[in-house]
Order: sequence, then C-alpha cells, then structure tokens
Amino acid sequence: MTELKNDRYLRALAKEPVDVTPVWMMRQAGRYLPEYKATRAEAGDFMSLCKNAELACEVTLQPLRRFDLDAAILFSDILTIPDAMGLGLYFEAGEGPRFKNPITRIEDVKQLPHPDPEGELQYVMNAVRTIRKGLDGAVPLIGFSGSPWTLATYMVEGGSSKAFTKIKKMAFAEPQTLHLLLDKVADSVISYLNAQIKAGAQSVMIFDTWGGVLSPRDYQLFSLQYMHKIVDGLIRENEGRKVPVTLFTKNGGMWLEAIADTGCDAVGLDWTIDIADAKARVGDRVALQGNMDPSMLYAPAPRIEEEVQHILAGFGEGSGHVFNLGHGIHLDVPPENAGVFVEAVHKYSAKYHR
Ligand code: 1CP
Repeated sequence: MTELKNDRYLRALAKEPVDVTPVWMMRQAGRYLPEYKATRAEAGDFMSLCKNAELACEVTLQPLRRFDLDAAILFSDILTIPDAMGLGLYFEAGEGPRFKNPITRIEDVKQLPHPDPEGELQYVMNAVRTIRKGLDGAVPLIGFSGSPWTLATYMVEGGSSKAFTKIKKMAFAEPQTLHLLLDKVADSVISYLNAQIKAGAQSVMIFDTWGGVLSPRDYQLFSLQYMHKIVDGLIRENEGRKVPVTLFTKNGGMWLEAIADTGCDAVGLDWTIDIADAKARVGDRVALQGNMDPSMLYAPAPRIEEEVQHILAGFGEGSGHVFNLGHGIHLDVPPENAGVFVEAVHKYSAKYHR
C-alpha cells in the first residue's frame, strides 16, 4: 500500500483541512482529448477499451498528465452491470448505448442473474488494480456505478431515452416488476462496488443521471430508496482509511436533505442549484461536490475564472467542497479551457483555507 502523495480529495470529503479546494471533472477521460481518441482507435471500440486493463489505465491517466487533477476516476461505464446480466450492450455509431435484450416482463426480471464481480465483471476489477498500480499513489482512485433507477432506465427503454415512457409505464402500471428489478440491480451494485473497493478504489460515486425525471414521491420510491440500500451495504473503510461515498442525482437539488439522510459522505450537485443554498441546507452533514455548468468551458478564460471564483465564494470558508462540473465535460470543449478551470480552482481557493 503506497501512501497518497495528494489526498486533498479524500480530506475534503471527510471535511478535514486542505491547502486548496480539490478538483476533478466528471467524464475527465474522453473524446474531448485527442490522445483518448487515439487510444480508443487502437482498442477498436469502446467496450474493448473498457476490457483492456492496460488501455483503460492509459486513458484514465491521460487527463492527469495534462491537468493538475486531485482524483482519478476508473475508466469504465455504468452499463457494465446490465451487460453482465445478459442484456447484450452494443453501441450504434452516433446513437449511444443500446441493449439487444431489454427488459419487458416480470419473467425477464426473475431470470436475471447476479453477476460475479470477479467473474463476468473481472475486467473492471482488473482495470481498477492496474490503474492503482499506474497511479502509484499520485491521487486517489474513484470507483463508480450507476444508480439502480438510472441503470433500469437503460434496461427497460433498451437504450438512451428522452421521455422514459416504457419505464414510467412499468413504474405506474406494474410497480412490482420494477421494484423486483431495482432490488436485484441494487444487490448487484453493492457487490460490484465492494469488489471495486477491494480491488483498490479509494472512494465510490453513484451516478443517478435520470433520478431527476421523477416526481418527488416517485424519486424517493424508485430511486433514493435503492441508493440508500446500496449505501447501507457498502464497505466504508479499507486500507486503514474511510472509503467515502458520493451520491449524484442530476436535477436532484430539490431533494438534498433526503439524499444526505441516506448516510452518504457527499452529495454531487449539478449547476441548477446555488452551492451557497446547498451548503446552508446540508453542508453541516455532508461534503458537497460540484457544480459549474459544463458549458461554461466554452467561454473565454476570464469568464471561466470568474465563474470558479463565484462558486468558491458561494461555498465559502473551510473544507467539505470537492470542485467539479455539474455534469460530464462536453466532447467538443477545447482541452486548454479545462486546464484554465482546474488551475483557477487551485489558485482562487487558497484564501478560503487559511
Ligand atoms: O468513446 C466513446 O465514444 C464512448 C463514450 C463513453 C465514454 C467515454 C461512454 C458511452 N462511456 C464513457 C465512459 C464513462 N461513462 C465514464 C468514465 C470516464 C471518465 O469519467 O473519465 C463514466 C464515469 C461514465 C458514466 C456514465 N455512462 C453515465 C453516468 C454519468 C453521466 O454522464 O451522467 C451514464 C449515463 C453513462 C451511459 C453512457 N455510456 C456512454 C454514453 C455515451 C452514455 C450516455 C448515454 C445517454 O446520454 O443516455
């Protein structure tokens, strides 16, 4: 076990003092980087890249070579679990992810297997182990999963969706089918994330990208309840250190108190909430991650710096803030602008940590 050379990210999640605010970017490895496109071309397609531990490690490290980031995130995807359950993940050019065998009936749900993290999903654990070696203690490694609700949207819709009609029909017309699915997926997420932790992930994040399309009552019932179950089932300490868990619900700003009540360590914020309000509501209980609009990276450098300073001022003095974008970086953002963003966070945050 190597000592971490930079543990700001873990310290901020534990609300321990830091010298500057730590920063990383959702989707920091990806198509906005020319070196990513080159490695992906070498791998062939996206899933082959995920399944090749050396290349997955390479693309994980690429953004860290360019920018002074305070955390690395496993290069993989949230759809690995449904793929391992036999749904047949594939990518249609320009169309995003698709499943050959979507879930339509309760019988489909009943026969879903519980994937073995060191079996069908071993390629993910191998990537975690290889990345930990490659990082050599430079910064912590974040593992991740989709939330059961978000994974279920892809499993039932058969791919990306805008209106979520199939899964909402299931939720409201046949709720027992959906609850059985969510419960099975939650169990698989627990063993998947615990395996990532045992393989070397030093923190985990749950992406609930589509929780915000639900009504408040249905969010609690179909999304938050199952994230709560996951939080309760996770390994919370490893290698002599806390393993913090961050929950991110896109468009979940209305529900911060309920999210914090799950016992998670941090809540991820998108840009539709003011971080000062978020801190006033839950900042004594959890750390906050966020929350610059990713489209701000299209702006000239002074505008990016101004926005970073505004968000830093909103959070104010002290630890408990991990700076990030409010969602994934866009694929046509100039990489230099991401550099301006990361540097600005470190430069302008020192005064809040004296
Ligand atoms: O190279 C390519 O063209 C494939 C694009 C791509 C990439 C780079 C996909 C397909 N997944 C990923 C990697 C990925 N996905 C990471 C690791 C990269 C990093 O952060 O450095 C992570 C954390 C994810 C998580 C993910 N996948 C989410 C949750 C986060 C979010 O952005 O909301 C979701 C919803 C997915 C599904 C998915 N996989 C890929 C795409 C294009 C999508 C989104 C489809 C949709 O919008 O419905």
